[in-house]
Amino acid sequence: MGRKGLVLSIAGFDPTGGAGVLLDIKVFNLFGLKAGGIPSTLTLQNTSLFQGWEPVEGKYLEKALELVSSDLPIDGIKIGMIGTPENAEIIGKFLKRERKKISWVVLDPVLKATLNYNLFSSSGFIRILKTNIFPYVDVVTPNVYEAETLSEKRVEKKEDLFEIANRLLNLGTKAVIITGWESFHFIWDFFYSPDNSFFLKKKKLAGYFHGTGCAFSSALLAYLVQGFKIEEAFKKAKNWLYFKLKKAEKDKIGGKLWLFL
Ligand code: PXL
Repeated sequence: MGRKGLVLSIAGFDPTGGAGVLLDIKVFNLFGLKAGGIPSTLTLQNTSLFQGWEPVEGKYLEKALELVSSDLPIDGIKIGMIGTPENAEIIGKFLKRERKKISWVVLDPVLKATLNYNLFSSSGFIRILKTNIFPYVDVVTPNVYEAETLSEKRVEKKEDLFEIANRLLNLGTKAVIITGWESFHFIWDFFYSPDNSFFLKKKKLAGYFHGTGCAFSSALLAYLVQGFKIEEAFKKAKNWLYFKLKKAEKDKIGGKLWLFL
């Protein structure tokens, strides 16, 4: 265990660095980790509009994974936007083969951009994500919308998160963190594993951000790789992100959405 090798982000490429691979790398770097990244998709966006995305070719993804993993020890992988069922299958096949050698795998099952654009291509994608990737993941970090979509159950009250998290746990992951359940003044994040469950509550912030899910899951992976227990890593990652967002609220850098790293 430990920090001898690389942490790797497999996610979409956002040219502004506000989300995806670039943001993940910035987070890993702030934690002092050696970081690599493989883009799964190329997005066309800025902080005001999302114009579209396209997947990288399956051959590229497959070969990049092979080249990096055959050359460097990988301590952890964070998976974000994947986009297509074809590329989800390639990542699943890679994890099936290499998982034993990798200490931690975190999945942020990204389905929609904050600017309300779909980040997956077909319903077949969700099926492959659940069957071919979830079984190899230590912690999955959906927001409420993603958790609802993946579990096929709506959240009407906070307590519904128990059943939803349980459904996601049954897909083969070790722990589930559902982020962003909102009450009047507060945001609640929910931790669920076979032997523990609890809520973390934070005051709502007034800023408009995207990439918060990307940054949270990357910070979570960083703390896991540094040796913290999952519950501790969760609390620390949340506090770290909250601190960064509070600072960025003063800068207001960006259009509709603000950058925070
Ligand atoms: O914030 C969700 C997200 C994740 N990953 C990529 C994105 C976005 C939102 O724009 O572009 C690559």
